[in-house]
Amino acid sequence: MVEVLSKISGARVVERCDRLGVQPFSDIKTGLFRAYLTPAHAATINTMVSWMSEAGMSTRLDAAANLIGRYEGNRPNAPALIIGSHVDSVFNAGRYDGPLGVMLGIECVEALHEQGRRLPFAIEVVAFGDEEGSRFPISMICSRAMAGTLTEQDLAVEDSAGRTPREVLQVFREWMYRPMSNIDPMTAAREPRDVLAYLETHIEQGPVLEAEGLSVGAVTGIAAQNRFDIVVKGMAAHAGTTTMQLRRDAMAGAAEMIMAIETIANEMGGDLVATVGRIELSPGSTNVIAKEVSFSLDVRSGGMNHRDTAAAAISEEMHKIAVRRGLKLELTKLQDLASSPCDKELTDLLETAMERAGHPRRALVSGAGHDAMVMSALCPTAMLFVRCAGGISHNPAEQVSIPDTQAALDVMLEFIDLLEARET
Ligand code: HGY
Ligand code: MN
Ligand code: MN
Repeated sequence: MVEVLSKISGARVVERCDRLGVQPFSDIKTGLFRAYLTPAHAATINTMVSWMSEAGMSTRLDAAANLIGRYEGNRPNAPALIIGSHVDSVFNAGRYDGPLGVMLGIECVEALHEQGRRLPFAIEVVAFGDEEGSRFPISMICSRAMAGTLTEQDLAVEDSAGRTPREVLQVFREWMYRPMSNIDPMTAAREPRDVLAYLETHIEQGPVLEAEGLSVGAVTGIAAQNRFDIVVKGMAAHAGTTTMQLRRDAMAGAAEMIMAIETIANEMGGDLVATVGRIELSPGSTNVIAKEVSFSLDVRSGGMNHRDTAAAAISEEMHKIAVRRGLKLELTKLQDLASSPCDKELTDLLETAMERAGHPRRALVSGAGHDAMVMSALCPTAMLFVRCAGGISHNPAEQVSIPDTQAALDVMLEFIDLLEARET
């Protein structure tokens, strides 16, 4: 594969993200969808292996199929600064949500490799395979595997074809650039002593940096989020003969519940957000009153109490609607990710790196979830945000500029220098 750009730069980072935005690195013909353990995921890993090797890294796959490139420090088995993000995507995604942070990590290592520099710590660039939760009902499977917070219950989830992560890994392993000897994600956990810190660079996916004319910002913390699966059960009946009073219409009930979710989120205000992103109904015929509707619910806030108070109010209101309409309601909490502060000292170091790279100090909260919120269980974390056009993300219109990507690369290299000074 001939690269358009030869050497280390923000431009090459963008070019590589664009390269990965189309088939065979996408599971859909037009646009980008790359879910965990799919052929597109396999093709992406097998391509990134060559980019990591050119950058002077050894590569391996852990038991959750995370691709890990390692650049040794100035002594054997030195603890690693992990620079990572995810390579899976939502459906019909943008090209930079995730891959930008991984490509920037490769670029940092290649710069060190080119200078022949060895640091008092190793650097590992990690491409997490599942962050979005696009294939299975839960998200962050891969960073939770590495952080050691994954549970057997998590691994009992099934994709739309009824397969668990372990079953899919059985097939996936054959597509890998080298055989995966171990495919039990529960064994992917890293030892805290082997990890110095985690740094993730990610598009902001929001409007703040653009509104303030800034290229980059440091992240102070990541909002708490939980995910629910909701099933509303009514009774299928004839659309022509069943009077409005006698119906137990799961679709009308779900619609009222979804409007109640929006009303409660607006009324509770602050940074609270609540989203229904997925909905299915059955039997799904024009002339049959819906028997069953299932939908997702994603509730977030920087404050755990605010989030949990909202979730409780939403649940109470949905139960009231179900009772009034003679419907059954099943509400299952699938995932609960606590809000996660980034490490204060590392964040200060990151803002100093921003200054040294010619950018003003600016720190902001992340409403979006990231692997960094999971990795904070393993090690101190820092996150760098990069401006993205219009704050648009989870949308093919997602855009990041080459100058801003170069700015992020400059800041990351300054951060590595500051960390080297601290560790020497
Ligand atoms: O949902 C999120 O915040 C992230 O994009 N996974
Ligand atoms: Mn992301
Ligand atoms: Mn995302």
